[in-house]
Amino acid sequence: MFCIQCEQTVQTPTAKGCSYTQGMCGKTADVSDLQDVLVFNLQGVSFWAELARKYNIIDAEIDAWAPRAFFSTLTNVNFVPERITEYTEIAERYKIQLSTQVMAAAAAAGEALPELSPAAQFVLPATAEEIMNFAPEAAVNRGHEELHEDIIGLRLLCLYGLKGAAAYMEHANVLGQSEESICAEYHQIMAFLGTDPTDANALLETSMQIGLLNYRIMEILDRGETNTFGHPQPTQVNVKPVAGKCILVSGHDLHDLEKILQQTEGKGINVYTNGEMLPAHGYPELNKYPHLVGNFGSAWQNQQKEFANFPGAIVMTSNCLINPNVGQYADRLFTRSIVGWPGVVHVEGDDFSQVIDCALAQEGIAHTEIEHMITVGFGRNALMAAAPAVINEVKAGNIKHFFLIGGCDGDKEERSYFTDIAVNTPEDSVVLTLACGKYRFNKKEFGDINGIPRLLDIGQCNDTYSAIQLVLALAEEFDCGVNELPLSIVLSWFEQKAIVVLLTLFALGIKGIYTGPTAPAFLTDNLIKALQDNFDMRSVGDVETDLATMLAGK
Ligand code: FSO
Ligand code: SF4
Repeated sequence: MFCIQCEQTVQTPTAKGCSYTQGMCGKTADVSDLQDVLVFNLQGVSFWAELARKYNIIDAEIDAWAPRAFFSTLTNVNFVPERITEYTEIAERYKIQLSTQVMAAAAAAGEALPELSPAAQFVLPATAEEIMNFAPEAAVNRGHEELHEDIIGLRLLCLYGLKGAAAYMEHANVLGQSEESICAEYHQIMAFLGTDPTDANALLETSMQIGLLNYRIMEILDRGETNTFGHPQPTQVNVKPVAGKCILVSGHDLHDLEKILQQTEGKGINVYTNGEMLPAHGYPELNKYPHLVGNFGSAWQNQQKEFANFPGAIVMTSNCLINPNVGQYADRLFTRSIVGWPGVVHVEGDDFSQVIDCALAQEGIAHTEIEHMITVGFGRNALMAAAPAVINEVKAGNIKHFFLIGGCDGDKEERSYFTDIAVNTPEDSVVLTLACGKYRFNKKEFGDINGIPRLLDIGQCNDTYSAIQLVLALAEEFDCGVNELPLSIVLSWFEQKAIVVLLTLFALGIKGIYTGPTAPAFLTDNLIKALQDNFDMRSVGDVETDLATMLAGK
C-alpha cells in the first residue's frame, strides 16, 4: 500500500505516506491496493476513450461512469473491497469494448494505432490474488526508485487534482449536467497520466489545465444546482434539535436530500442537514419542505461523536465518511452512490424506504431545544444582488477588506488558525466562507455593516464558482486585477477536492493565497518553492502577523 493523497497521511522525518497495513483514515492495505489497480485501469479506459474520439466513437455511458469510479477512490469515500473490485471489473469491460471498437475503426481507416500506454495495454488478471500481486505495478508512486522525487510529486499533484475534478464532474452529472468537451479533456488528461510522464514542464502545464478544466466543471455544477433547486437565498437555519423522529443527511448530494424530503412528506419525520449539506437550506426548492427542520452537528471529523448522538437514520451521500463502528451507529447508517463501508447498507436507486423505516424504528429526538439561527445562502445570485450595496460601502470607506476563508476541516489542532483569523478580522471587513472548514466559526456572531452581514456563507466547496464570480465582479467594478483587490484568501486543505480548487485559483491567476494547516505531503520542497515563486502561495503562520500582512495588502 502507498497512499499520500490527504492531510492525514503519515509524515515523519523518515517516512511520508500511508504504507503499512492500514491508512490513517482506516482504509485497509487491500482496499488501497485495489484502488491503485482501479485508477490504473481507469487510465487505460481513458486512453481508449480519447483515441476513440478520433473515430467519432463517443460513449456517454462510459463518460459518465469513469469520473464516478475515480471519485470512489477519494479520501473517506469507499472502504469496501468488493465495491472497488466491481468498479475495476466494469472498467475492464469498458476498456475492452472501446479498444475493440477503436481497433476496428483504425483498421477500416487503414491507420496504425499509436503507441499504447502501459495502462492501455493492461489486462485485468482473473483472480483476486493475481490482481493484488499486480498492485505494486499500479501504485500511484510507481517508478519512484528511478525517478526524481519532483516528477512523482508532480504526477501526484495532477492525479489528485484530477480526482477532485472527477468528483465535481460526478456531482454535476447527478444533476443532469455534463459536456462532451469536458469528458474529452478528462480522458485526455487521465490517459496522459497513464503514460507515466516524466517531463516536469508537461506535468506542470497539465496541473494548470486541470485547474481550468475544473473551473468549467464548477460552472456546470453551479448550473445543475441552480436549475434544479433555484438560486440560493439568504436563509435562517436552526442549528438546535427539534423533538421527533429524524433523518440526518450528510455529504454534498442535493439530489439525494430532495428525494428524502419528498419521500418523508407527511410521515412525521424531521430531516436535518449535516456537514456539507448545510447550504441546502438556502435553495428554494429544498427549503420549501417544512420538515427540513434544521442542521445537526458540524464538520466531518466530529461525526463519530455527533452521529452516535443522533437518534435516527443517517444517510452519507458523498465524502467524508469515517469508521461508524467507533460510535456504534453503523446499523442506522446508509451509504449512497460512490460511498461505502463494510457492513453498512448501501441504498441503490432513489427508493429511501429502508432509511425511512429505520428512522421510524429509532427513538427520535426527545426534546426541542431553544432555537439558534444562523444564516446561509449567499450563492452567486444573492452575492450579486448584494454587490451594489457592498460596493457602496467600500466606496464610503465602511468596508475596507474582504476575506475568503474556506476549505476543508480536519482534526489537527493547528486548524484553530482559521477560527482565529476569522474572529480577529476587523469590523470594517467582510468574511466570505465556504466548505466544511466554516463550522469552526459559523455559529459565532460577526454582526453587520449597515445591514450587510459580515459573515457571508457561500455554500459547499462545490460552490467555489460563486466565490470566483463575486471576486471577478468586484475586480471589474473597481477596474483592477483580482490581485489588486483588498482581498485575502485563506484556504484549509484536507483532501483532493481542495487540491483541485487550489489549482483552479492558480490557473485563474489568483496569487498570494494562504494555505494550511500543513503543505500536502506529496509536494516536495522544490515543488512548494515553485508554487511560492509562481503563485506567491503562502503557508499559514502566526495569526497576528498574517492578519497584519493581509490587511496591509502585501
Ligand atoms: Fe469538507 Fe470532506 Fe467539501 Fe471536502 S466534507 S472535506 S473539500 O470532502 O468536500 O469541504
Ligand atoms: Fe492515508 Fe489519506 Fe490515503 Fe487514507 S486517504 S490512506 S489517510 S493518505
